[in-house]
Amino acid sequence: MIIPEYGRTLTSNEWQPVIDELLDGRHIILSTHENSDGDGLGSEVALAVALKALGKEVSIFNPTEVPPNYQFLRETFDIKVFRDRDEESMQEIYLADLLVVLDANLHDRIGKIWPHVEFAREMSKLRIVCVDHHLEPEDFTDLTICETYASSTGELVCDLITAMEAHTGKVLFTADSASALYAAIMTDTGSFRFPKSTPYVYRVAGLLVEKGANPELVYDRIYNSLTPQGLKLLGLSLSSIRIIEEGLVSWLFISQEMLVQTESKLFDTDLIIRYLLSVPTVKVAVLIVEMQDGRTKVSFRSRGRIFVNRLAGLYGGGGHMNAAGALLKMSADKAQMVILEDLRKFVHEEVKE
Ligand SMILES: [Mn+2]
Repeated sequence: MIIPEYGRTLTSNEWQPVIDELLDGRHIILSTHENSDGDGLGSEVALAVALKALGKEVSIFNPTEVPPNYQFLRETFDIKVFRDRDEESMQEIYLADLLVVLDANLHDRIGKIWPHVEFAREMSKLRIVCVDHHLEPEDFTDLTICETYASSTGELVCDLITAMEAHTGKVLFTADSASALYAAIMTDTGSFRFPKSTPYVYRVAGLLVEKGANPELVYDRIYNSLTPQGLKLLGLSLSSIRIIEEGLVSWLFISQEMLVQTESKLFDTDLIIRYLLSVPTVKVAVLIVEMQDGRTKVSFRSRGRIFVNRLAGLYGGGGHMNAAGALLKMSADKAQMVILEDLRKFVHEEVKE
């Protein structure tokens, strides 16, 4: 497992073991975490394009559907959903000799795909490579590159493809794959605003634009994507936000009833969380969503050096310093009580200093 120090990028020498794995692979599957985001999806699509250009058999299989605002990425490379007992899904995974996990560093983040991966590893020695930037990677692969100070997996994949181009002498970017990586970096940096938007990130974005990435189109497709139903949910949500803990915390609970009343989907809630940090005193934002299956989804955002991934970790989740989440196997009522109690302790210990 390679975890570089702060502020440096990987050299082409350090990418070499990954390049070797990719070049050795013949039938390669790419995957990312459940409830995929722009970073995971954009990274997959760009890497798939590069591997295809190298003559590899490549498929992208994810544990969950592509959200509507990222569907445009499928015009560049098809992104399939892995389905249990589906012949194509099964065949692909058992034929593959390499799985590349992007933007996830825990085995259970690839959800229902994992048991099949485990089985395929026993049967056919499927190899696993992981490229990621989340905190606290788990050792479940043959090779993990986890650069926790990178802004995004997209930034790393851009470096990887650039190193592969140098190694193979082939052109491995297209204008569309550059757009996919631009989408990855843009979404994980909150449009180049988050603390990890280093000078290097802007250089990578510049390189991608040089290669034909279209920032205007990418932004429009991803962010101007509220459905009319989502817009109604936003209205209802804005009036339900509570500012608590002396202005330090914003708290929003979205019930099934709110989703049903506005005819909106779980996906629509993702676009709402950013409003929770729009009050300057707020240091921690909490969004709790009651899921249809009885579980409860919680997302945390923070401002400054506040490690909300520690909060998410209490419930078996994880993420980054300023953005993290978890899925709780309990009712929304129970989850709200549990989270509020932990949050008060957290605010007392880690926010008020
Ligand atoms: Mn990411």
